Amino acid sequence: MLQRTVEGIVVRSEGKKLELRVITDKIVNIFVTDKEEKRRDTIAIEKKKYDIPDFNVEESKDKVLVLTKDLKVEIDKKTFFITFKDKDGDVINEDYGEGVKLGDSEVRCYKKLREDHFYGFGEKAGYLDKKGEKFEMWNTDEFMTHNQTTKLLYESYPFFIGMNKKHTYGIFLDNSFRSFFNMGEESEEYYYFGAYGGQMNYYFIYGNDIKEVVENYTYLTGRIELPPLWALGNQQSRYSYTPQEKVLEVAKTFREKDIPCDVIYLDIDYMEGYRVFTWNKDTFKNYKEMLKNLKSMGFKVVTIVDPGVKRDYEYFVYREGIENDYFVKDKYGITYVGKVWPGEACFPDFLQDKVRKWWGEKIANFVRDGIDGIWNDMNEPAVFETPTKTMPEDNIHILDGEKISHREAHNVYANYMALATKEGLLKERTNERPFILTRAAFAGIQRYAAMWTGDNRSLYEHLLMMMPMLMNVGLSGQPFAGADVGGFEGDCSEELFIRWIEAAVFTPFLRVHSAIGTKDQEPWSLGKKAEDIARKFIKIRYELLPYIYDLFYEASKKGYPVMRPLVFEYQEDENTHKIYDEFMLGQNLLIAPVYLPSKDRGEVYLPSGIWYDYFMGERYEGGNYYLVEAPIDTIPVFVKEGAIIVKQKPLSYVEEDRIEEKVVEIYRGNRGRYVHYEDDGKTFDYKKGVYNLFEIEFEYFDGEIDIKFDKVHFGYEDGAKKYRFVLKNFDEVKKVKINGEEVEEYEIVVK
Ligand code: MIG
Repeated sequence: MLQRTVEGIVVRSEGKKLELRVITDKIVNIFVTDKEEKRRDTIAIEKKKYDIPDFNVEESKDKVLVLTKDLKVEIDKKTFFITFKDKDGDVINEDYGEGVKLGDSEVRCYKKLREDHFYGFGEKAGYLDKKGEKFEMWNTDEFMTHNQTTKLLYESYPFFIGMNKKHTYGIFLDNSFRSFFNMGEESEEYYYFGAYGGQMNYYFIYGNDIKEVVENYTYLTGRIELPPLWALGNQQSRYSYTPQEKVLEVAKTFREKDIPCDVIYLDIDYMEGYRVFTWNKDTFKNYKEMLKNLKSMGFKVVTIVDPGVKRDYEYFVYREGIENDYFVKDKYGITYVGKVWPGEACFPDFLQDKVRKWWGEKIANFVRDGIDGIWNDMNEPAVFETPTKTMPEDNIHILDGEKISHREAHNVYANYMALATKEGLLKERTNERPFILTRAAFAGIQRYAAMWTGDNRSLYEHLLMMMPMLMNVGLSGQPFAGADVGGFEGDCSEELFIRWIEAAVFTPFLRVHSAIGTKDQEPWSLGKKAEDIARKFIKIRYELLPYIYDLFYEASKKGYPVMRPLVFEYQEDENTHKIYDEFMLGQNLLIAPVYLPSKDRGEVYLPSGIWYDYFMGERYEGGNYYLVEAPIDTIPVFVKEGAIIVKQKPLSYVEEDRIEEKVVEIYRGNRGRYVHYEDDGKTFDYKKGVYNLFEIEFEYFDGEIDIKFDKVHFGYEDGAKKYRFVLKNFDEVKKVKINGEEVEEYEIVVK
């Protein structure tokens, strides 16, 4: 009945089997089945060898107890009812009712509801806190206006964080079928989660706080690799810039108007009849020259690549796909045909290694002319003229040599496409960091691509919705996320554009995009005021790039979100638990966007501690709500006491010039500590030690500031040579010491 394994235990009872695996002291995998089947990981789980810690197993008449350093997991040997307790024996989470229920077409798990709040679930509409809500996970191209009740969007993250005053934990349901979650909508006694097919295979992820749960969750599902620095710059898109002269004109205008911009996007109209990997012979006749011109102006180019391959025997991609049997099949084994932009099209089965390899080669060839990144759209996959908006659920894919239904493949299709794309880019440019932007995704997508939130609209509601959505995406392991600035569908007004860009420069991924047939949405197209304010704020972003890059470095190490809810930093402050209309950029900056029209004030809650207005310097006591001035050309942004923020001069694009000097702003406080990371921003040389890591610390006492600047690692010679310290909000400074020596000039030269 009870069997001990290297990783945990196996319990059998009444034709059912429960496997428990200890992954770390705080992560436990639970797999329950009534079939003779092996547990299967989805692509969300990063393949690696775990260092399994020591654990103990104790058995009594009815129960078995698995003990790690931090957890006591108690399992009823007959019913498999599970209780997770902390090391003091306090219940963190326990099953409810019959616990796991295995049906013919669904698996489900009931839990006792003892949480005050739920977060996570990735890209969902609605507020930050998901308690009392229900929804499903099924990647969907939702073209109706997204609103508070929209349940399905483009991405699926079957992951949530549960929290009450005592405990914080996460649960990741590693099942790619359509999944469902009822987080107290049905009952105040219990919540449940499950899926319409596949396995009851979930991870219980404990942590001292939300931070640690996210760190542990991304230990499982992987963390973002450092992106190219240019991908943190400002990006301009529209559906579509065409012809090529228009693309060049837009690019040139950014330079002429002195508005920083790094990337320009080409949407579907650059192609010949929407055939992927082709160029339109009329409108992009000299595309190679255009790409060269863009490069000479310092622009990177990202082109859209959809999965649908036009059914056309004259077209090489289709022919190769048919000849080599690369496309998804229908239930009869015949190549499936669905309508998308090119008309009738077939869909590569990216789940197959050989298909990914082929697609990767197509990508590699295609980008050779001077394309810098790839934008994956329609990859839910979306299919026109079908009631389900996608392909039939009984279509067939092949994964690891086995046939699986689209029902199982649907939610992970985009991750495999992104993986194919990433491998293709790496094949062509072995020492360049790839950039991929995706609309659809499943958990773990941060290992391959950045995401954007799809077709929002030019509505104040959507400026607001961007905040909780991106914050929950961040808590779900994906730090590189953004929304179409100004809104995709609909005409954006000048005021809305201004309010949106003011907020968006503080989000991880910054891109203006708008739909075909809508009013122009370049920063200068909406009026002089918008142009000037956009310039000012985009420059603020470029000044902050070292700080933002440091956050990506942190995300690559710990999985922390770049843009985070206040509760992530101030979990002990109950006032933060439901705040969805303010966010933090890292741990030092708090942003409270104005998201209503005709307002010149904003309400803001500041958590405990002292805060300074980032622009005006005014001092605030935290733990309070404030009504602050926010005329059209400002956005309320606050810095935490003791913050250290590293900045650089704003360039027109990140590779425009070398950064000789960086500015280290030190905000008044008794002490502060900050880690600053620096490398070439584009290659993998950092993996060989070509990077710098500085630890900056200060103490302030009795008018004296003692700064320590420690080179923890010094391997990148071309970094900034000089660090200049700027002391903010200290009214009286008698003496400044840097590394123990009293200085007059607050500067340090790094060699
Ligand atoms: O059916 O490529 O979300 O960003 O501009 C619309 C055209 C297809 C949807 C994407 C949008 C993109 C558009 N695409």
